[in-house]
Order: sequence, then structure tokens, then C-alpha cells
Amino acid sequence: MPLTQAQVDQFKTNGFVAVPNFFGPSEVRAMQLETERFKRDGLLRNVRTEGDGKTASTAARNLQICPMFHRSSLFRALPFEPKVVEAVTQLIGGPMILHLDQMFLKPAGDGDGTNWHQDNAYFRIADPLKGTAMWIAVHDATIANGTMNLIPNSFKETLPHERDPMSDHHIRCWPDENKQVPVELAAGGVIFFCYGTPHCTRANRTERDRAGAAFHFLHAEYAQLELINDARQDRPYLTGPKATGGMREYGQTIAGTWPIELSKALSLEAELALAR
Ligand SMILES: O=C(O)CCC(=O)C(=O)O
Repeated sequence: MPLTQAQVDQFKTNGFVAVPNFFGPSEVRAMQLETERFKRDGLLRNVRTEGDGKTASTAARNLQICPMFHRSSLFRALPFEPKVVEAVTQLIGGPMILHLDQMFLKPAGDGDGTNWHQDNAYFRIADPLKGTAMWIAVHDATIANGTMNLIPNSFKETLPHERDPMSDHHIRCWPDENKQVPVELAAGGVIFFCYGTPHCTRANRTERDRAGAAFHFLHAEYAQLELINDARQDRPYLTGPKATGGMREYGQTIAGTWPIELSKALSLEAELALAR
């Protein structure tokens, strides 16, 4: 089992648990290379606004790609990886689906955060512990570069949310910041936080970009139709009788391809280094 009983208990009590070194060095490198490609290919969009909720800011950037699965065979493969499926099953049970996959990148210097919110303010599932994010530190995540902050023990509260004027589509809330816990993680560490846990990221004031990749997993019994049938028809079942390893949703078997995707990403880097 990837998580200890103490980690599972922490998730169920506090609403989140940080797991250092969940991904190893070659997995981290492949994710970083893929992030560089997203940047090169212009796939990341600035969602930070001037304060009117509409106009893209020229002074600050919170870059997002959502979803990732149709842009990246690497990130499409990741949620099928057995250690991911097993860890999420330990936390929320099954059958479960991949609900969302996205990345936020805070560029060096002018990178900005995502304001406080509870994911359940969007999704409204009946039990906020039956959905979880797995937020991956693609680069080292520190207080200086705006890492994830969370409020422990408050996932059962339903906080009022309003449209966030600093983003072109987010909503936000105002939890008691005296209770916030910033989580610093070396690249490859992850934070699992349930749909009820208030969380935010902050500005990146350092000289290096910092990205976080967020995958959201949902217990299928809590996936009301409007959550999974709206903009995206292809949210794969990862466990249970409807799970086909991605074949039903993506038209091909994705489960088991993570090691192949890793070696593709890493060998491309090696080839480029040789050609230089
Ligand atoms: O990385 C970020 O800036 C925000 C991530 C987030 O809010 C989420 O995954 O729910």
C-alpha cells in the first residue's frame, strides 16, 4: 500500500495529507520536461486578471492548462499508475473516476497564486471526503515560490464563495488565515486534499518557475451526472466494473503506459543533449 494508516487517518481527520517523494527523480524529470514543452507550445493560459474578473493581467501571471489529458500522453497515463490508483483508493474508496486534470504554473518573478477556495464549492458532492485532489509539486514548492496553503479540520464547513475578480473563472472564499498551514515539498512530493478543504497558492517571488499538477479523483457514487457529463464526456473510470484501463473513454489502453511515457520523455532529452 502506498500510504501508511497514519497518512490515511490524517487525510480523514485534517482533510489533507502531504506525502513527500511520492514520485521519484526520473518521474519528476519527465514531468518537468513536459511542463517545459507546455510552455514552448504556448499551451498555458494566463487566468490572472486586472481585478475585473475578465481582462488578462499584464503585471502578473497564473498560467493554467485544463484539461491536460488530450495534450499530453505523459499526464494522461499518470492517474492510471498503480501507486496512484492504490493511494487514492485508500483515501476515498471505489469505484472511482478521474474527474479533472490540470496544471498551474507560476512563472518566475510575476507568478501569482490561486485564491482560497474549497473544490466542493464547484462540485457540491454530498460527502466532501469522497473526492480528493492529488496536487503534485512538479518543482520544489516553497513558501517563497507560493506553495499550497491549506486549512486543517475545516472540510465539513461550507464556506460562502464569490466570484474571484483576480481570475477569469475562479471563485473564492475567505477562511481564517490564522489556521493556514503552508506545505513545503521537494519536487515529486504530493498533497492529497479532499474536496472540502480550503486551499490557496501564493505569488512566486523567486527567479525560477514553479508548477503544480492537480488531478482530481471522485468516488463514482458521488459523481452526480452534471459533474461528469457537461463539458467533458471522457472522464475515465480507474477502478470498478466500468474500468477498462482507458479503452472506453480514450479509445486505447492507457493503464500501464506510464513507464513507456517516462522513457519516451527522458530519451528525447538524452537525444537532444547528444545533438548539442
Ligand atoms: O496550484 C494552484 O495554483 C491551485 C491548485 C488548486 O487550487 C487545485 O488543484 O484545486
